[in-house]
Amino acid sequence: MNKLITIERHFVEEQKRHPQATGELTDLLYDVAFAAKLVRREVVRAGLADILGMTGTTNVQGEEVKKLDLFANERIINAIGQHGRFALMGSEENEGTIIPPKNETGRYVLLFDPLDGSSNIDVNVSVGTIFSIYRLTGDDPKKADINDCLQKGSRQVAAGYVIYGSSVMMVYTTGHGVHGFTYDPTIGEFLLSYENITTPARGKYYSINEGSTEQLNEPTIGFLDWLKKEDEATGRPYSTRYIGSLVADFHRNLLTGGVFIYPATKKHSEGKLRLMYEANPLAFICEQAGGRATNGSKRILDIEPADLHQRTPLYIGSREDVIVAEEFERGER
Ligand code: AHM
Ligand code: MG
Repeated sequence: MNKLITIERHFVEEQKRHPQATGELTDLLYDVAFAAKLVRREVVRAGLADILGMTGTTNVQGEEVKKLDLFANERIINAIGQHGRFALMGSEENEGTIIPPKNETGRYVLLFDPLDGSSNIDVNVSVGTIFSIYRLTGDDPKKADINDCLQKGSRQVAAGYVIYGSSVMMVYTTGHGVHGFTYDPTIGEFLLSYENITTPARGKYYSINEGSTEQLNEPTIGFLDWLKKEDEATGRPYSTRYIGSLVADFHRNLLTGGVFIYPATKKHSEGKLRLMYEANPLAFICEQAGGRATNGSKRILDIEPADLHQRTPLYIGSREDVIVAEEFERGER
């Protein structure tokens, strides 16, 4: 029989590999996994919202019931923030930084997107939570400020996502490979299901919102044409797969190989996705799995952030495919 490894045990085993580790990061990750369970509990009941009058109505206490993304946001802040392990937090749902309910001793910063792709909830399509952890730049948690949040992605100490899909999974990295855990609702635990995930060097899928073709720039159109051309050596044409839920599109491509593109367009010169909440954590995971993530010319993890909510074009996935996209961007193809 296979050995069952819970996510908690995996964190501890990982920690043992680093004798200098204090165990703090292990606790932080466990907090994130716990918060994910709370969000999952609500997401799986989302279809009952109208029947049970859970959203857009008033509950028995007379309070307005929150939309699921805002609910997830609050749950995560409270569940994770109550242990004092993070000095500061930032969420895609909050304009500025968030001071957690307790933060006196925290030496880390958490950035997260509580429920990405939330427009998909009403139609029962997968959504996700994305997170990213940085160490404070100084020693004093009381002096933590926005600059502790605005660090380059290459300074992340951990990142991951939870996908609420046909099953719920948490995938994370601390810079030593990428590991995936599937949630078993009967015992309330995330169990190791994918150890050391590696992504194929070349994919078979491409993912882009092609409905915006008229908005796309020449290099992107050139790349899309290339992906659709027949070529035995590279396995083209690739197939289109686009869910419109970043975590789900990324997760599929990570496992099967493929390239996800949310490029700059004529209307949105910086694309749509957020550097701090979406691109950086997924770029860290992608690179750890052997893939590549750029904005078309620069490595995502090397971008100096200036704003918590700044956007970036994103080319992420199988290494060889992202390299071709960059060649189109540089006008070399
Ligand atoms: P959100 O953070 O408001 O949910 O938006 C992000 C989502 C991603 O999950 C997805 O990749 C993208 O928006 C889809 O955008 P579009 O509908 O323009 O294709
Ligand atoms: Mg988002």
